[in-house]
Amino acid sequence: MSFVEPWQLRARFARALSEMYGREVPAYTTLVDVSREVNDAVVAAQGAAAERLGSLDRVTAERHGAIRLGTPREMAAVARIFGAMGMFPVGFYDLRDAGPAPVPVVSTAFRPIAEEELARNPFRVFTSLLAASDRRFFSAELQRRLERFLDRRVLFSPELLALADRAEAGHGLPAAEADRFVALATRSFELSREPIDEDWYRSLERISAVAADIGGVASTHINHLTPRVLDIDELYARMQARGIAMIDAIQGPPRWDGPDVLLRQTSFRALAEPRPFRRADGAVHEAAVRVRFGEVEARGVALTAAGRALYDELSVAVAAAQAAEPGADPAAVAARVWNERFPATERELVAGDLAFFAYELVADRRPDGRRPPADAAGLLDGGWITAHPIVYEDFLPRSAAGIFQSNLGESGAHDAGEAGADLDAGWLAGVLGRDLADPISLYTAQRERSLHAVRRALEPEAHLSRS
Ligand code: OOG
Ligand code: NI
Repeated sequence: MSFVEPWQLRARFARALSEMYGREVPAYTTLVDVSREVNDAVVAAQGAAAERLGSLDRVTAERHGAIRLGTPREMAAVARIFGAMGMFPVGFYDLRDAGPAPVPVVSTAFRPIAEEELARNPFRVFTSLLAASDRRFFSAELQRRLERFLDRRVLFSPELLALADRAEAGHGLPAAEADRFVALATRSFELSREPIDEDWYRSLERISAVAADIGGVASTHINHLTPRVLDIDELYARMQARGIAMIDAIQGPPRWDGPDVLLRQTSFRALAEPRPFRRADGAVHEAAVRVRFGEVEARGVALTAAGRALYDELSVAVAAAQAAEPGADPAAVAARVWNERFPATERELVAGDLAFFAYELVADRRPDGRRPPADAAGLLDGGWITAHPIVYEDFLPRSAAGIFQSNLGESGAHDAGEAGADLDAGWLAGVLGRDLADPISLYTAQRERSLHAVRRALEPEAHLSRS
């Protein structure tokens, strides 16, 4: 009987979720179809250049999902399920102050970390935890009521968690158990048909739509699934041509003349889905809930801390320029600011240490008596090495908050005068019982490994004497 490895569990889970979400939200299937059309068209037009940020196979299978949980206990449980699939918490996102409007959650992304694991299947899940203890959003009384409700619900069965622990400890599962694990894990994120307590849900909704979505129901659900596309502007146009209303803009960096950087995302508005509600007198009726949507993204090269600082600076500059020119096309204004101020070639991004690249020795450029330069830019200019962009595998807090907000309707009540709860990365790591990996450190380590291998090949003796 064959053994199923973590990456295979991850790939199967991603596929099963995608099939389930396609049945639940048919517009998602349209989004996947159109993404595939666009990706095929880009590869046909550009050839190998289109695959610079990932092979067509990887990009076609690539998805991220989003889930929202209510308690530290639920968060710790989901970490075990994702751990079984080789997905680990990376990054800390505090959406309470990420603007445009505060959202009462803190989040991390569960994803593969090793390069070869990402290449096999990069499935990631943006996972948010309700900040019920934050007085700016919730009174002590509401926190108590939320916790009482959430403490009673069981999102993940003991059987699922036991299989998860066995898979993580044993680096996989035998075939029959693997099937069971994937089926149970997928089912935990299915939209429930169990009637929702109407009074409770509506009272939460008046305070916070996110709180109602998380704490107003007895189960959790996948909130969106996001395919990756190679040309997001083309996708946006094609979706609108099919009559699917998209949110107003593509979030993240603009379309401009230079390389793709970080992450660009857009979505269609949450759809009205009929859900059963139970009134106080016991009668059940259906009402529409708008929480689930479809999103699509384009990924670019990861930025260093300096590159990220420039990105943040330009975000401010773009907003100011757009405000100053209300009649102009906002996308054109953003492109102009970027074309003026963001270095437009990979060579400049390397030289300015603004983006992450992995380096590879040029096969026929062996040591020729002259000393190779020490720095990456010099090695590149001398033809010693080539640079391959390292793809940004993470998320952007401002885009994430924007995605939440654009699909929640009104922003709810919020009292900025109260002190916020102290929920930071260290706290979340404690909740998970796992370290939170830092994205910048992961990209740095990948770059350094590649440079180390290059230097070793160029200076074998020097290396031997040093090690
Ligand atoms: C998560 C929003 C964040 C993204 O792509 O930035 C996210 C949510 O709506 O629960 O998925
Ligand atoms: Ni998303």
